[in-house]
Amino acid sequence: MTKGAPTDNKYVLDWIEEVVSLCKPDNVIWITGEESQLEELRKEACSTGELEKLNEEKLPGCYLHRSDPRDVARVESRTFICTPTKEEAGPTNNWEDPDAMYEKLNKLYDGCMKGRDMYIIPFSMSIIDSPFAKFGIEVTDSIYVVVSMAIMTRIGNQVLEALGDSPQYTKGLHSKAKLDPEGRYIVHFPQDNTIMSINSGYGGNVLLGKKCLALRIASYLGHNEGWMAEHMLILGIENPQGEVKYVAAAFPSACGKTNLAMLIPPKHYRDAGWKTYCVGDDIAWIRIGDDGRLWACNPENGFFGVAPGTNAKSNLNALESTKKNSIFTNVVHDLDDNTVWWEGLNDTPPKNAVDWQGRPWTADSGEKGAHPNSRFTAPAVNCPCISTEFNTAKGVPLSAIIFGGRRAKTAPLVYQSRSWDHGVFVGSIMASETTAAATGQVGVVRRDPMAMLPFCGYHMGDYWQHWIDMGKKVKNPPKIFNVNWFRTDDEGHFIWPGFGDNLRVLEWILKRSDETIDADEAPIGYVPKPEDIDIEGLTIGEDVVRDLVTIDRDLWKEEMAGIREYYKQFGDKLPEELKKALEETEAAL
Ligand code: OXD
Ligand code: MN
Repeated sequence: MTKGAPTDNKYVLDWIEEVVSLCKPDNVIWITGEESQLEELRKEACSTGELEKLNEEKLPGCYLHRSDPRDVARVESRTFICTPTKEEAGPTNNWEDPDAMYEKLNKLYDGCMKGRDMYIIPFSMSIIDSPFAKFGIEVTDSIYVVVSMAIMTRIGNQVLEALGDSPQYTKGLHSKAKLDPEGRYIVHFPQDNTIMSINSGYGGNVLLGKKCLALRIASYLGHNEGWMAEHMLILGIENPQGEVKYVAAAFPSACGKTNLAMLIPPKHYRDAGWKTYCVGDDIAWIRIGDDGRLWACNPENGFFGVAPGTNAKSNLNALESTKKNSIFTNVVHDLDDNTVWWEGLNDTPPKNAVDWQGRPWTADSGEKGAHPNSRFTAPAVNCPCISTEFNTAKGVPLSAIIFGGRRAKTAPLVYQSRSWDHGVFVGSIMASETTAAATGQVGVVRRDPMAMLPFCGYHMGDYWQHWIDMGKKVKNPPKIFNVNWFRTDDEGHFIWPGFGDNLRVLEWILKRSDETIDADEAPIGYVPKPEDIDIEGLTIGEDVVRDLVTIDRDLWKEEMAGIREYYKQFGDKLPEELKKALEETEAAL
């Protein structure tokens, strides 16, 4: 089956032999990266209904896909980190003994591709000749996966050439199998650099370069190799003097990460010459540069964004990114003009349409037409504000690292940590409150350290220690901040306007990074002097900014009590530095 393979790398060929004899496909097809091959595959997928070609004039090169209705999101309960011991995976990951898990999975994969084609996708995370680059090979029985990987990563023979005869690549085996939710597993074997995903066709579970490799496996590799894989956007900000600075920011889902990554400056900033550039919207790989600063790259090549709520006002750049060569999953299909629609796109839902499950649908049915987790898969090059540095091997130097969450009352609009170690503490206590729409229960706090809770490939205590250790090694570390765009008034309305206006807060963050502006001391860190946040053109005054940066000591005492409790599960893996930061904050309060 490996005759005619485009590589003679024996580590690759041996593994392919192994997975072929396990999965027993009818054919084996190596994905070369050539457009003609991808086009043939898209045609084939259209002939079986796996993809539907959309209006070539309005959405050139775009396709619609519907996943199985029971398979629409990442499944954290079926996601495993199979390290040799449970201790290595830590209390926040599902774990099973690797041998037992291999045995269970091998039964599920046995013959799962009979009657199907197997596709072998060599891919690279980050550009191929970058010091950041990590190679992978994803084997799959899904054309949707092939064409999506072609958007989200760099694929094909060029990767095999760069890999040469090295064994250093991630093995990713995916099969839709029967799409059986009971047999669904997303499993990582960090020690073996291996990922196995079965019985799902949903992006986050099956595009193995993304969460599985670029976060779970990469966080483990980064720990061993002295770098970091983080769930962060990367944004470039140019001031009127023409200086471009970069920030990386981590937020739990539903906190506007893609919106911040593609932010459009408010008018008076634009008029003054401010510009913003997107480097990445989801993942940052971070290394120490020769200059003693931290440098970051986005290892992906596309965006896998949530469609509902994306519109010309919330995120024009994301919307523009989806206008060509994109794949839409589980959105509304407008049958009149063969385009797509989702809730929040505009006020004119299609009259003649089918919903995300392909059922006739109208907006007045009262049902949602697009699945709340429906997605677009769009090439990064489509983004009008994509950074010129997106495709450079060395990445971008970070001036600031920003953590954030959705907190109605507790967290101020912005605060700065006192030091790197204190900043790691600030990241470790990250949390978000659930929204009514999502759970029916408002204000339930979910702790999500560094937004990595579902994505850290090893013990969270070791991960925090790695952050602390990196801080010791980097001579000029970026300053660390926390933001909260979601404070509400007594009626529950957001006080801060958010979206493009968040640049007003980023400007303060960059000035603090440059040490060109003073701040006020609070028990939790430094907060802005109210007059230092630019509010020109806003309807809120300086008094409101003062409220937004004021902290409620009672709430924070409660918060620290919650952290003390939360930390207990990490036992003696909790770094001393974090214990100390907790104690100091308690004392200051
Ligand atoms: C994502 C996520 O899809 O974080 O990016 O869930
Ligand atoms: Mn994400």
